[in-house]
Amino acid sequence: MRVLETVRELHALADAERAAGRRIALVPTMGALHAGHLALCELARGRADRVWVSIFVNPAQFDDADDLARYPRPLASDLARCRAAGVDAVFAPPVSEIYPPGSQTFVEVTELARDLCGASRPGHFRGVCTVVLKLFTIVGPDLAYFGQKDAQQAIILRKMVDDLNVPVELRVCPTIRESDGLALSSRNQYLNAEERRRAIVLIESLRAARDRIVAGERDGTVIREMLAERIRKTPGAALDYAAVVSAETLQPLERLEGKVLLAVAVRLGPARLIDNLLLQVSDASAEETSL
Ligand code: PAJ
Repeated sequence: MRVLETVRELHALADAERAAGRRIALVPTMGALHAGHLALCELARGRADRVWVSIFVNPAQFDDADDLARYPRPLASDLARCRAAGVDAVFAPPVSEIYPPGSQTFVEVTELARDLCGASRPGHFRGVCTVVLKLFTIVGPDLAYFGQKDAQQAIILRKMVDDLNVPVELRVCPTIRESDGLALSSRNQYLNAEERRRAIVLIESLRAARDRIVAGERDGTVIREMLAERIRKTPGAALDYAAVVSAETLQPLERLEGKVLLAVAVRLGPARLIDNLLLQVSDASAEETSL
């Protein structure tokens, strides 16, 4: 497995792979790798000749300096995990490689980034889009893999790729969960035992809402209130948002129809956790679907 730290080396390796006719799949991450990240690598492995992982804690997407400072950076164990997963190359650059002094160009998807996580984390998606577009232009991957766990991020990146005619195929993979349903996240390690037990309120409230929709409820306000109520009743949990929105526009739905995103963000102690479910809804039926 190659480990690269500079844009120049990465660019050269990408050119060589392309010249040899190999298809590259890129899995962008911020490290602290868990089974969710590795599932993306596994899916990528089946579709490409080379699987590349980037590990970069991107300062541009953090609106809180403390959050950035304490974000875990276990590089040695990340590299071991990548090696064990059969990853071909890891790009782990220092900040100065990605944002050399004087950098002043950013990429912004406007409307889709306004609400949900965009409302509570100003500038977050601008940072995400900028770093991901840079990775795309450096590597020129055929495929890039993202998780449904960060549904708004995936929807925004699809829009960016579409709007800017970036020649890459985005694939969005299902959320990998602990056995009790908690979505895997690098931020779960901030939780103490009590908070960890309470954290299942995210998936439990989402599943209860899903069941209510499957049973016939089509009023978005009722579902939104149901999600919010359940989270508010959980000791120690502070509701950031409970959203029932169109998966295309991310705007609230009064009447549920089409592709519906149920999404929640909750603060539990030092961690801000997010989760979501997607449903395909018609008058007659509702079932879980994917992005
Ligand atoms: P990070 O949080 O490290 O996540 C990297 C990728 O793994 C994202 O596409 C995310 O959706 C996916 N992922 C995280 N948890 C998952 C889970 N439980 N199941 C499936 N996939 C999961 O998202 C980022 O980094 C950054 O914003 C990034 C895109 C790398 C840009 O800096």
